[in-house]
Amino acid sequence: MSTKTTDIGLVGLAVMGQNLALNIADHGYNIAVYNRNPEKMRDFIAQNLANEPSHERVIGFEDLASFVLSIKRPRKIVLLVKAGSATDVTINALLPFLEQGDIIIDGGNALWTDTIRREKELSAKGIDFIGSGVSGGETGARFGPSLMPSGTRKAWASLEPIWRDIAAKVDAKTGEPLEGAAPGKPVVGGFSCTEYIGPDGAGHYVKMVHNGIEYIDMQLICEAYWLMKNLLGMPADEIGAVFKEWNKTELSSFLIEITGDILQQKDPAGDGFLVDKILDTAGQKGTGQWTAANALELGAPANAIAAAVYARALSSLKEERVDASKILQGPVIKHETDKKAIIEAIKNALYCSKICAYAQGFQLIDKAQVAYNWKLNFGELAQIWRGGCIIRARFLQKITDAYALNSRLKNLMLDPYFTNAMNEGQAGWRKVIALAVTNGIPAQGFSAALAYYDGYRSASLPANLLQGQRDYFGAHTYERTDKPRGEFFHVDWPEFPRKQLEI
Ligand code: 2AM
Repeated sequence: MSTKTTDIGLVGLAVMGQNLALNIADHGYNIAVYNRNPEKMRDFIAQNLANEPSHERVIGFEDLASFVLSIKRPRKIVLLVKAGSATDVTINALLPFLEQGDIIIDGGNALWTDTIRREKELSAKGIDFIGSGVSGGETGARFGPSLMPSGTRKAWASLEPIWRDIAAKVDAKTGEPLEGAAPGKPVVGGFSCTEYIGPDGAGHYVKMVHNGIEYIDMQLICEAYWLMKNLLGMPADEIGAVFKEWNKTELSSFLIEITGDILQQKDPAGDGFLVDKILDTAGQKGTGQWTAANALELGAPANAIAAAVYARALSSLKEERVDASKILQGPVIKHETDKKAIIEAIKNALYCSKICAYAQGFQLIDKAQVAYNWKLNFGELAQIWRGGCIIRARFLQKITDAYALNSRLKNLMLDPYFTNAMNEGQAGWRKVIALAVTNGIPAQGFSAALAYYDGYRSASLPANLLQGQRDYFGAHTYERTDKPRGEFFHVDWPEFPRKQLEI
């Protein structure tokens, strides 16, 4: 057993935990690591000896008591265990060894309401709790993730130096990611992609919405690919080349970049391209679903985010779809010939829909901050997502700029830059959806986003009739266009259908 004191501890040595521990060690901190199954810890330490310059700073423990005792007070212990009950089990196992003022940091994908509960329970015992979203996958954890911490300001002040050190770095002015980190050689300087998000579960909430946006961002890219394939008959590598071109434009992002690579990947096990051999059923771990469900609860119109979750659900019905494809009819696809124009229109559809996706995400976060009495900084959120995380994209800088220009912006689409982008792209966007509908090609992400856009920009909607219906069968009352808001009216509708309903 080591007698070295450590600066921080980490529990949970799956890949995310291992990589975050190495990232922390690379920044000069001694880190104690523990795993429920000690074998995993031993393997991890043995592996490091060979490959990791900072391995001496990673110290493994087999029992929780010595693990905790090695850490300087106030202790900071990061959990990267499976979200849900495993987190509670781990916290309860740690508790007997902790002292007043120690801090537990949950870096898992926790449901924000669990984070709120855990923070309350722990603060009653004098233990601080930080729920921190961690985004960026394995590489992000290793070389710089985007970190979304929430809890008390006091606890954050204690964690902040380490979190700032290990987070992804972007150029402070342009927001361009500063890359080039390697084992033992982290990027130094620049804006660090972490900021205090707010109290209670705000950090995990924001991370959840980030994942919801990621769902729709990915879905939109898939629809762009599918339309190029089906409307234009383009092979995968040629579509990949289009994505690579798009990556040099306002669409530049991690997801666009990897899409270019994925589409050009040859099948290692046979002829042709790998993408054509990957089974078309999407998995999901649940954070997109949480986002859509919470949007429903809060009454936020996040239909594009929900559409992305539904699209995955529909894709998972592979056998049913194969059967249905032999029974249910659709039009015969007519290939378009003006390839250049259609590709440009698809790009418009992708960019406009993406703007809607972010508008919906921020609108949802805004609803939540009112419900939970948080005061979140939207411009900062976009900046935190600029580096490290899966949705990192050049256009996030435009979001930061938009909120710098107007911190009370009601909807992203109303910022002059985004208004202009929507106005310029909407004709192409409509054309693509019209072609998708005419040819029977599903494009639920593009379509949901357009319905949102058209709904949002409509001064009048048919909800007048809806209120009439509600008043008719339920006496729910309605307001009038010619009277002030807040005055409610009811009409004695004809008796006949009501009587029928009562039967
Ligand atoms: P394990 O290696 O012993 O399975 C991600 O799954 C991490 O969470 C792993 O480190 C895993 O530990 C840990 N984990 C999963 N379920 C757990 C539980 N019920 N209690 C404690 N740790 C758990």
